[in-house]
Amino acid sequence: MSKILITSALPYINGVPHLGHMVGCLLPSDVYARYMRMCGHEVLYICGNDEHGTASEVGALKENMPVQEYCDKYHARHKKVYADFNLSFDYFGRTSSEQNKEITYHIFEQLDKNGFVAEKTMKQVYSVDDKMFLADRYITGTCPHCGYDKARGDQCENCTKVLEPTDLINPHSTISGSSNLEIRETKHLFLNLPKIEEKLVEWLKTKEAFWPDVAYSIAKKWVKEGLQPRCITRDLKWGFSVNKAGFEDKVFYVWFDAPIGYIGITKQWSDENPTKRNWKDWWLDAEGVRYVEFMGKDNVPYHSITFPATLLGTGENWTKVDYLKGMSYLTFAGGKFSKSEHRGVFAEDAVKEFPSDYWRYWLMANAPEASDSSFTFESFVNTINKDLNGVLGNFVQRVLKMTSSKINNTVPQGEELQAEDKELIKILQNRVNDYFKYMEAMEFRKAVNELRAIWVEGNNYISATEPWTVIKENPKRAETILRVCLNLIRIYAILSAPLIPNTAEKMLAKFNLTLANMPTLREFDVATEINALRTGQEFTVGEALFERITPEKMQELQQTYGG
Ligand code: B3M
Ligand code: ZN
Repeated sequence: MSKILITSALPYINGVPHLGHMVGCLLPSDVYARYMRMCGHEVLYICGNDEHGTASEVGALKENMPVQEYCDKYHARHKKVYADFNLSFDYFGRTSSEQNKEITYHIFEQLDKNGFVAEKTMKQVYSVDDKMFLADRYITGTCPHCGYDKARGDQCENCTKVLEPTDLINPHSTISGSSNLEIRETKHLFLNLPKIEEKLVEWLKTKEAFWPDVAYSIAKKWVKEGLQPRCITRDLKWGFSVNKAGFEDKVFYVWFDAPIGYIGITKQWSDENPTKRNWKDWWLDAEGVRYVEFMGKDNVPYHSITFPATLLGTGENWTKVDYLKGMSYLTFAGGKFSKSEHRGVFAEDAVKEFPSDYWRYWLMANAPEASDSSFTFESFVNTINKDLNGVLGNFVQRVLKMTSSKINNTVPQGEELQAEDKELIKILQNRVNDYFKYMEAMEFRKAVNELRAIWVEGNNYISATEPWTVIKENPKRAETILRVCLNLIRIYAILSAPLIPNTAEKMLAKFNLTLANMPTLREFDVATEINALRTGQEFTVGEALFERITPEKMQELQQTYGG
């Protein structure tokens, strides 16, 4: 057994998550955490809201409320919808917590003490009417290259050219629309990455064999292009005020304290039960911890370069990432999700329409791994009807009903397994091994494919063995077949649990069992598990696991959400 620390990138507090956010790191990390727990490992799974920065200030301004209140409101919404999606965080915290402040201050002091913090005066755009310095992306104007009139201060969306805010023609504040802008001098603190480079490169080399190619090549590219000092402070109010003389009126940049938030949130978790939990066992001089991070691919540079460099610069022994899973993007019918344009399914609505397992299953079966993927209702309805309802749901209901009507509501005794049963065991064991292999490797689409194939084997088996015919001539043989099938239901519940946990519990509940007392997946032996249910064990037929989605419902969904 090992200790596995799992983090999912911390969702920005402003706005509400849509399906793209769900599958962009939250859901895959949950499936992985559930799987690793079921393998018997000691897992700590951490997430929380990323709260600081201009985006929250602007969001609060729009809703006309104090930033703190705004963040409290959205934090509660995030927390609720992740619970509805059954995300099994050990703790869902906040980067604004006292604990995170304490650790951020400590890390900053160490960096400063070790000479990795530099000061620099720079020129920045100040909005007189907004009474604040504007982040580049909050300045809008006309692109000098293509004439697009909604270009942002950091980049023109139309011609993709990277810009400086001073390049814009007719610049104005995106927040208030005011064009009363001035260039003012302001002094900031920088993380001196070039000075940490040697340590960083040495550390990176130890990861080459273990990181996925994509993540490693992004990190290498950054180093190759030359590391620049990174500004870690901002002229804002909403954030941790900088703990250094002369900088008290500034706050740390959101990307400085956000990844430290993984540690701060772990301390929130630990402070809730300090006799049983110690955040340092996972983060500082921690032994035997394997740390796996999930994130969108655009977050990879922060997690492979700046965050590790920050930790290395302290000279202390912080846990650093062992494996990065960078996800691509999910589009909505090929386009963008947009709350204001009513395009796309947002997580809060999703769970009102269908049970979370429907979404979990489709999203993981179509996870944007090697490339982007696209959500359409057609694909969703098809998958739910075919895989969940048609394959898994149908098998379970058919077996329970048949046993109940032809024999009774208990697991029959039957007799010895025959060649075709043994063949099934062999096929399943191979598939199960592959399924585990893909889960370990975090190749989720392949894992779901394999799981589906495992379900299909059940249908194939019952079609080939025809217990409903056999029972007339050889009732003992039919009992054996149905006993095998009933055991398959239990096996399917266990194997499916990381993906569709509610359904797994429902399946086990038919036998009055729960996931809590199931064997670990580590030594999962199909030949043993196929005999796990005791003869005479009662079951209930109950409701079907899934409901078919009708064409009318699909049309209604398309009308409501677009796509
Ligand atoms: N909030 C960006 C994002 O959600 C950012 C991640 C922080 S992880 C420390 O894409
Ligand atoms: Zn342009």
